Amino acid sequence: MIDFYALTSPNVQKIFIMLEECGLPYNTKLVDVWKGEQFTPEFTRINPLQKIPAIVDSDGPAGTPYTVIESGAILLYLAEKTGKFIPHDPIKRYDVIQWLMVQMANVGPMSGQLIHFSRFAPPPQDYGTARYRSQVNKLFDLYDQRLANQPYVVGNDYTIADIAAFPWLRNVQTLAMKIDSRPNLKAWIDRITAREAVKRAFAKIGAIQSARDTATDDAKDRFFARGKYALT
Ligand SMILES: N[C@@H](CCC(=O)N[C@@H](CS)C(=O)NCC(=O)O)C(=O)O
Repeated sequence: MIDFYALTSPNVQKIFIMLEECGLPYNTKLVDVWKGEQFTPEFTRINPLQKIPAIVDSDGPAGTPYTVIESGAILLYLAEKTGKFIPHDPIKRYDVIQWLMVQMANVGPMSGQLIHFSRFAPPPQDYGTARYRSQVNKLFDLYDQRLANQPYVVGNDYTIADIAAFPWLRNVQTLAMKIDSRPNLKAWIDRITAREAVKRAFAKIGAIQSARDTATDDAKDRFFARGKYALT
């Protein structure tokens, strides 16, 4: 059985999708980061970085419990555990790993910063918002171009490179990105949205209550490690 430490954010959505796609049984253990639950000693023992997602697999590679942090590493771990959504062919496998890294090092961080500066930064927000909007526009164009001649990020097969990118790139409203001028990306979002496992994942995510919408200014400062919570 897999214990899945989760809430609702895009990096967590990747793992809900992967677990549903693989048909693996799991217990969802909510860590409400807006209440500071990532900082408890119990959760810090699971992830010293104090972030979700994380999993603890009671049936790890050595037959003993194994903990995995970082959404990209969790996707790779689950793909290797099940033999699903990662090709065996070494070249195709490294293609998938490269595009998983493109997502982890670029799409996630740049989109996260765009949301932070456009929604949560004190005014004036112009410089940060403009910088990260430009970076995210570049990434949206990259995926749109890549998907012009193939249905999925690494060719004809749906892989963890798609599962990693989808929760961020589907987020066009929150990111205020143009999608009609990116028809290949739009078709890919529609293609993945229509998958039964993805529908099941979002039904579960939609039912989760978090303290995000009621977070106080102090809770936001703690979450963003700023103000009296800034590490100097
Ligand atoms: N690179 C990490 C990023 C995880 C991440 O940023 N998680 C957020 C989700 S909201 C979090 O736990 N933030 C809590 C904090 O930073 O205190 C991954 O892909 O798993």
